[in-house]
Amino acid sequence: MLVLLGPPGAGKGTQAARLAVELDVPAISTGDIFRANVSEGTELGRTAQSYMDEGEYVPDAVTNAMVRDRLGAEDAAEGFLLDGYPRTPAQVDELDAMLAAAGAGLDCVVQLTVDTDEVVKRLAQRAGEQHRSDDGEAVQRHRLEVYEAQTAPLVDVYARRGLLRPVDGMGPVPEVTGRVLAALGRG
Ligand code: B4P
Repeated sequence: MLVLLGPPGAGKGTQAARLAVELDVPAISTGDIFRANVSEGTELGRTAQSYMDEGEYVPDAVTNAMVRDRLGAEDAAEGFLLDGYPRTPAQVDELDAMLAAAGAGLDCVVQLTVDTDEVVKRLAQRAGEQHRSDDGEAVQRHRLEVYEAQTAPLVDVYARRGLLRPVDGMGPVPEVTGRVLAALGRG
């Protein structure tokens, strides 16, 4: 069980897709699940969209219920990689409870570190390519503030547990994947 942590644009989604293949586990991205619900026009999608468009986190109760549901699926029974969850202390507690109930535990938390200038550059590029509603300049700035306030403190939480593996997220995508695998002892 692996968690990918890092600011918006750190490359969590990019690396999760590659690591899922390398490690043969499902990559579970809360952002992707929210976006799929938005495009399908579900009740969850309508709730999530209003927060995502403002660069805010979707409330913990909504996110936790969605993840609990997803982790109950058959393909997650043998292991999984979480991309973008947990993002708040309440989500850390919920994940702990879900794993404890399953008699499991986290193997490690990979923290992708990327300079703020590089994050801003990547998000601007993605804005041009993918037209995501949360990639506008003002929303991006707010998302970085929300990350610093709510998610950056999780780095210390997992470091204290001895689970944190900081990985340099700068440079070409395959090189970053290689560094993550090396940090997992799979290089
Ligand atoms: P996410 O979908 O998790 O999006 P992200 O943080 O912006 O992106 P990520 O780090 O995955 O970057 P990517 O690989 O795309 O979250 C979106 C929103 O959903 C949140 O703001 C929130 O509202 C909501 N949400 C999600 N999870 C939640 C939770 N747990 N609780 C509450 N709300 C939640 O990379 C970015 C760009 O950089 C791409 O264009 C990519 O091609 C490029 N790139 C990647 N690696 C690169 C590299 N090495 N070099 C150059 N470019 C690179």
